[in-house]
Amino acid sequence: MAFGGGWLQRLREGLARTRAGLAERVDALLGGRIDEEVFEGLEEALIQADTGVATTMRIMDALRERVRRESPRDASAVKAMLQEEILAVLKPVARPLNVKPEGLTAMLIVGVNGAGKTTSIGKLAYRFRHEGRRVIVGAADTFRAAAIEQLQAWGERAGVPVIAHQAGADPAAVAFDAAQAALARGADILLVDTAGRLQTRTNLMEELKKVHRVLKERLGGELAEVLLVLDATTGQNGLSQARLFGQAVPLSGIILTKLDGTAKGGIVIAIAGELGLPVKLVGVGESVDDLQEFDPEAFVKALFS
Ligand SMILES: Nc1nc2c(ncn2[C@@H]2O[C@H](COP(=O)(O)OP(=O)(O)OP(=O)(O)O)[C@@H](O)[C@H]2O)c(=O)[nH]1
Ligand SMILES: [Mg+2]
Repeated sequence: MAFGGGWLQRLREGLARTRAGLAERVDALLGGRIDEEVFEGLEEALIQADTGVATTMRIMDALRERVRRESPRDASAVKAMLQEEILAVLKPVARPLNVKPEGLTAMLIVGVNGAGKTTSIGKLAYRFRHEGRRVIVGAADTFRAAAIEQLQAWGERAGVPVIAHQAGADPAAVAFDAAQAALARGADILLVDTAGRLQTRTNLMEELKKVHRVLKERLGGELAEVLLVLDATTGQNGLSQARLFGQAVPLSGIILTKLDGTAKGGIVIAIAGELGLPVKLVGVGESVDDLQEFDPEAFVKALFS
């Protein structure tokens, strides 16, 4: 997936509130002499942007050490070092979506209620379709009729078939049929939507395990992606979501939505520092183009300038 110039602009706009909280504060702090008070201020700014205590400490320790060792001449050099240390945390988790060159690529999308699962699937379906791939979507969120209709609307928009049952049907049965259809029709991409569920609801997590198991069995192997959708505005709870969903199904990565309109965009850094799970896509809005692959360099740039 290529980045247009428009995406960088939207990323920048989306991160405006985080930038206001973080970068502007950093600039103000670095206006004078670099002393311990400045480091404490930076630490606070990072934590307030939701970077998480552990990851913030890691970044600040590295920064303090570098400032001691390299005695930077001015504030802009310190700012550059801070950006480099953040990049060092982000880079290892930036990984593209695993799209197989041949055969069927199956992706299961999971997450809590309202995180942005269905919307992300719609955007992905649209994108893949426009790249010329044959896409099939499975509506394994059978919890509400409206959820199925929402996915069908995206299917129409993207021009891709949606495999659905009635509301209240067994989600695993839908997943099975969707896998079956994808194989029978020689699809390139299968995207399976699931109902939102709290990570602490054991019975719902069991249901999710079953959906995953059925898909795996029908497809004859592990899925290309099991993606957890995290809403950036839920902050540190996202870390708990990742841990508990990860106990139920083998997560391969994260889609981080709603980075726009939050001052808590530092959550990406916390996720990278504390979970080590690949961040595959970030969302900064509701339109089709607002979901893109995570590019750490672009992210840090958008965060600071
Ligand atoms: N601002 C913004 N809104 C988003 C983004 N991604 C999704 N949304 C909105 O978030 C709301 C919920 O999205 P859904 O895709 O329905 O979420 P879901 O996870 O499928 O929800 P459930 O199926 O109810 O669990 C919708 O209004 C989306 O338009 C994003 O990156 N930015
Ligand atoms: Mg949904």
